[in-house]
Amino acid sequence: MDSDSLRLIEKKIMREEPLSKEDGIKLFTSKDLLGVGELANAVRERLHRDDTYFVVNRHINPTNLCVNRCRFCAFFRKGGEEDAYALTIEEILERGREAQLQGAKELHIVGGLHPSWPYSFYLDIVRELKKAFPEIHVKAYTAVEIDHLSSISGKRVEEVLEELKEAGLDSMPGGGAEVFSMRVRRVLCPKKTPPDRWLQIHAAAHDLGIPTNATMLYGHIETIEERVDHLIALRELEEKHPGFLAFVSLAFHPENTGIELEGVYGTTGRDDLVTIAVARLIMHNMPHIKSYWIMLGEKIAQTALWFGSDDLEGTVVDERITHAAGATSPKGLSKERILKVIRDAKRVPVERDALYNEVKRYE
Ligand code: V47
Repeated sequence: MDSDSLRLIEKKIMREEPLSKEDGIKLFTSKDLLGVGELANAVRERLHRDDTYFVVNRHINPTNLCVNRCRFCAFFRKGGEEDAYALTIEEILERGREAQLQGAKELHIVGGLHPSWPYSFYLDIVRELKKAFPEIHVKAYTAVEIDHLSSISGKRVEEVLEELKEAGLDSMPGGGAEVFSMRVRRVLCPKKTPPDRWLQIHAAAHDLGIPTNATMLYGHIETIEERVDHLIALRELEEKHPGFLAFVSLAFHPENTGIELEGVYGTTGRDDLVTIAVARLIMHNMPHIKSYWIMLGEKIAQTALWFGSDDLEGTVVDERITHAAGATSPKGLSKERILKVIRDAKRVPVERDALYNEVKRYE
């Protein structure tokens, strides 16, 4: 991209005008990574100054059994394998107790679509966690799980969401969006909740007062144009049904997946940084942009704090989805380590709760 194009885009950004699809493609394909990063950083600093958020949290994956069997996923098991598992409520509560002892403010609960768990079990997980740990925020179930619950219960999505909310659900994570391109999905995840349904479920959650996150899985077989379409679709949803808290770009990890052998190698540092920067620039109405250190590695996640990101996600403790696919990052980080990463980036660490209320500022 020549510097004139970058200046034109900069003018739009300064006027807080939404960028076009062409702008997005130009930014993604620009040779001027630092120029794009500088623009994204200006937006990040306008919204959050030097503040860099993180949450003490714990990820819990209740089961790896899944009927969807997406080709990009190394986490799912069909059943009968040695490492197939399905936790009991007591085992889930045990993990909740560990999280409570560590001062967690949030439980992040996402699992496979279990072939035989009834609808009531998913409600029980939320209800029992809330009963045992009323002070901890329960962020649970992707739109794909909500869709599954609607189909096994015969209830409308709105009803499922209302019942989950009643049981103690506080917010929803952003997984399962992948890339909103039917071309990609026909190849990678034909059985998965389609894009319009994913968007409809998040809109319904927002309308019911359940905040959610959004994601995009990139670095597999999608095109730049498909990425830009995805980001614009999220921006438009937020315009019509506000309720997103944060966007998380998910860097594809190919090991042990169905597409490992087809010349897909995973993302590069430039791609990770430009994706975060363009996400920040296209979705001017997205409150927060996470750099998910689990998938990016600590160093790129830290650098991304100067490319549009204002949030390092959390301590996580026991990540399984990316580690099944060859992630080399640790499965969790201590609070002290996260503080060091943010301070060394010359930013100000702000411990937050799940809704981005300040818990403690580390000046
Ligand atoms: O939905 C699956 C993706 C997601 C692979 O909302 C893979 O705060 C990379 O959504 N390589 C789960 N990614 C993770 C997720 C998430 C994580 C952290 C915070 C939040 C949030 C959400 O991981 C899945 C899928 O899109 N995924 N397989 C893989 N091989």
